Formats: sequence, C-alpha cells, structure tokens
Amino acid sequence: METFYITTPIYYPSAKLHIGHAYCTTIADAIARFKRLAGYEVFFLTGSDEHGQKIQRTAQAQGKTPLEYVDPIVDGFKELWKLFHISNDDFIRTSEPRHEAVVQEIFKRIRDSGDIYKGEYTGLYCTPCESYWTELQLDEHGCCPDCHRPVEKVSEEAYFFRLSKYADALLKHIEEHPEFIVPTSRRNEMISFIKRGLEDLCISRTSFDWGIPVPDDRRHVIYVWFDAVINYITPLIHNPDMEKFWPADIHLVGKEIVRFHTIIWPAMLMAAGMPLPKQIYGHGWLVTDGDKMSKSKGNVVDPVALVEEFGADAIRYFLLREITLGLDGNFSRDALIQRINADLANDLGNLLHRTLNMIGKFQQKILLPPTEGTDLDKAFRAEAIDTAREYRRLMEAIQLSDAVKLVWKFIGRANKYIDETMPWKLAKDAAQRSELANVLYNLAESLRIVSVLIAPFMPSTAQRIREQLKVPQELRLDDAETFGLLAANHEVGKPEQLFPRILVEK
Ligand code: ME8
Repeated sequence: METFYITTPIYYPSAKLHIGHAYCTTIADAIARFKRLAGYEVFFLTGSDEHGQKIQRTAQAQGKTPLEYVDPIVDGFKELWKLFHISNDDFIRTSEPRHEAVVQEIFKRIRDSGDIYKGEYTGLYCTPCESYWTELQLDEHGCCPDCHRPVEKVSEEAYFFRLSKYADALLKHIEEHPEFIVPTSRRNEMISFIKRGLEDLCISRTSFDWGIPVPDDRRHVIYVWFDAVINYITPLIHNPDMEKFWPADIHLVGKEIVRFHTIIWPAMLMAAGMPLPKQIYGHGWLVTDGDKMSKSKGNVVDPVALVEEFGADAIRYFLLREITLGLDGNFSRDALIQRINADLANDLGNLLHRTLNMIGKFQQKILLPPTEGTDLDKAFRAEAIDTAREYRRLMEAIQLSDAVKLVWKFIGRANKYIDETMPWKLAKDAAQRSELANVLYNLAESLRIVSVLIAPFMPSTAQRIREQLKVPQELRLDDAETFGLLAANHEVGKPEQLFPRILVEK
C-alpha cells in the first residue's frame, strides 16, 4: 500500500489558538482525509511546541511551573481539533520524554560528526518569535523583521550548528527538486536568502532552563526551533514506521516559517545523515481586513465560538473554498454566512432534501431499476463521473479550493437536472414511470458520489448524507468514479435538514 505522511506546524501554547491556526490544520486534515479516501496508508501529525523563554516567563508571571501553565492550553488544542473533526494520527508535545530523547540523540549525532561546536554568542534575539537576527536583518526601526517588536542583545557561551557549511548543498537540492518548496514565490525567496550567505546558527542558551538539556552539558538548553522541527521524526524513529513514512511527503507551514523548514531543518537532516522531506508547502495567512490575525492586534476570531455558532463543517467549507492555498485570504463573518446560506443550505441541502422527498413521495422511498434513459440522463451520468475524475486530479495536485468549486458546480448541475426533468410532472403520467425511476435513481447516485467527494472537506456532512441515503459509512474514492452502485431496490431514508438558513438582520 502506498504511504503518505503530512504534518502541520506544532503550535505555541502561548496564546489562545485562533481561526488562522485552525485554517492550517484544516487544510492538512482535508489532504490527509483525501489520501485515505484514495487508498493510501496515511500518517498525519500535529502537536504543541512548548519550550522556550517566552513560555517560562509567562508561566513565572502567573506563579506556575511551565508545565502547569501549558497543560491546560494543550488540552484546549486537543479539544479544538476534535471540534474541527481533525483526524490526526498522533499529537506530539515537545515536553514529552519520547521527544526529548530523540532531540538529544540527533544533537549528539550531529555533534559527533563535528557540525555542532561550542563558541561565544553575542547577538540580537527576539523572544516572542524565538529567533536570532543579525543587525542587517532588523527592520527600519531596529526591531524584529517578523513581528516588529524590540530585540534583546544577548551574550553567552553557546553551541553552534555549522549551517554555513550546507549552503551549497541546500541550493543544489532546491534547484534539483523544483517541488521541494511550494509555491514558487517562497522558493525564490529562499534561494535568494541562501545566496546572501548562511551564518552558523546558535542552538543553545544558558539564560533560562525551560527546554531540552544539551546532552552531557546540562547548563545549556537546546534552541527551541532546533528542538521543534525534530518533532516530525519523533513518533517514527526506531520503529518500522520510519521506513514507511520518512521522508515526509508534505510539511504544511505558514509562509513566515518556511525559512526554518527549508533551510535549517534540511541542513540538520543532512548533518544527521537522513533524507530530506519531499515538500514544504508555505500557505498564506488568514487576514481580517488585510491584517494577519494576532492576539496583540486584537483582531482574532475565536474558533470555538465559531464552531458553536455555525458547526465545524460550515467553517471548514468556507476556509477550504474561499482561500487559494498559498495566498492570503480574508476571513469575514458576512462572507461565511453568505456561503452557508447559498452553497450549503440552498445548493447542497436542497438537492438532498428534494431528492429524498421525491423518492419518498413518488416511489415509497424505493429506487427502481434504471434504464439507459434519455440523452439528458446519459449526459448527467457522464458529468458525475467526469467530476469525480477531475476532482481526483485536483486533489492530488493539492488544488483544494478548485476541487471544492468543482464539486459545487456539479451540485448546481444536479439541481438544474431536477428543474429540466421535472419529476413531479413525470409522476403524473403513467407512461413516464420508467423515466421518473431513471431521474430519481440518477439523483440518488449523484448524491452518493457527492458524499464521497465532500468527505475530506466536510466529514460529518458526508456521514449525514450517507445516513439519509442509507448507504454504508465506508468511503472509497473509486466508488465515486463508478456510476450505478446503488441497488435497484435500495430503500432511502427520510430527508432531514443539513444546514439551517442563517437569518441576517438587515
Ligand atoms: O510558528 N493565518 O507556532 P505558531 C494562517 N511553534 N495561518 C496562521 C495564522 C493566520 N492568521 N496565524 C498563525 C510556530 N498561523 C512554531 C512552529 S513547527 C516545527 C514550529 C500559522 O503557533 C502559522 O503560519 O506561532 C504557523 O504555520 C502556525 O500557525 C503555527 O504558528
């Protein structure tokens, strides 16, 4: 069986997660679910990034130990992912002993090979971003180029990773593997970053202790980014899963952390003698009025409140449909409500409701054997299959929003098929019984196919449609590419509303 390994970043438990974080995890989940649907053996990993000075300081300020501070926040992450129907196979906490052991092992391996050495670090550190910067990299106010907050001058004995040694090998790898960094804009940025020259990276600190100790030198803790990226191999190493899933197929990350994933992490892997991940996909940000959502800006949207109000599937649909992967996308409550009303309540909800209602009313819920039917019937069936095939192509190419749009185009076609064939008229004419049976059968089949195709985006809606159609919950993409799987005497269920319309006050 072919395998597929996808990861999200591990999130900082420093602030409450917002809908931007849920965006990243939802994309990864949709891809993971699609791959399972297509028959791959999938491993999907997410987690929490718990070490570092910032966490230690915040915990101290609250009179807690770092773990006392992060434990409930990490529980909140896990709850949130459940609410969002996230199907991760494992969850790595960097504070877990299993992770600490792997980080120390990799550190030792690289130190033994000579690419980690001890030196003196004097430099500029941004605590909120856990990033070191040189004078040249600071913004025009002398602040962190990422978050634009002041940096601190630090000077201490430290371990260094010989990153400079890997510049040429990285450039070569990036040039020989065009798919390594996606999209191209990020790839070009990274190429010019490396061409400006790479400095060795300071990878330990002595000024605080909330982190993984350097092996045999416990005064030092390992730099949080060196620690964090290793999470991607923590659950695999020293078991057969390593062979099976490494190198990872996709590290999905936000655009501002592409540098850590395409330069530092691959260089670490080269130094440790391990293969590099196949792809790093840098997605854009979810913005509100053009500004990245962040707690300090006060423009965050709380995902829990949103799920309580609209349900996870509606939000997943919105995020996957509205935002082209790789570009920034705007989150707006009005746009969300519009999508729910037009696409979910109207297009999808009505198609299911009308279809089941008519099968109940005209054929006592029983599908009758279809015949070849009219040209219109044939064209409709062909369109269902073409849609499923094109969907597979788009999903394999990770063009998620195009795939969603394609399915909704077909849902629109199915609604139009009802208007064109007018089953209520056919039902009045005894001579049209067999054509009525064809139309109702084709509609039920098209809904069965739609339930497979939307499963990666809206898993619970897919399930509800299948319950109403009374088809098994087991999902396979191959079943969406075959028309006519419903038995001729199949009995469907009663229609139930999928999405209530949301009333908006004028
Ligand atoms: O960076 N829109 O953690 P993090 C889209 N711990 N994505 C967003 C977003 C937004 N408005 N805000 C944040 C870290 N994200 C590190 C990762 S991985 C080894 C270590 C995304 O909690 C962001 O782009 O600050 C990033 O990919 C992810 O959330 C985690 O952010």
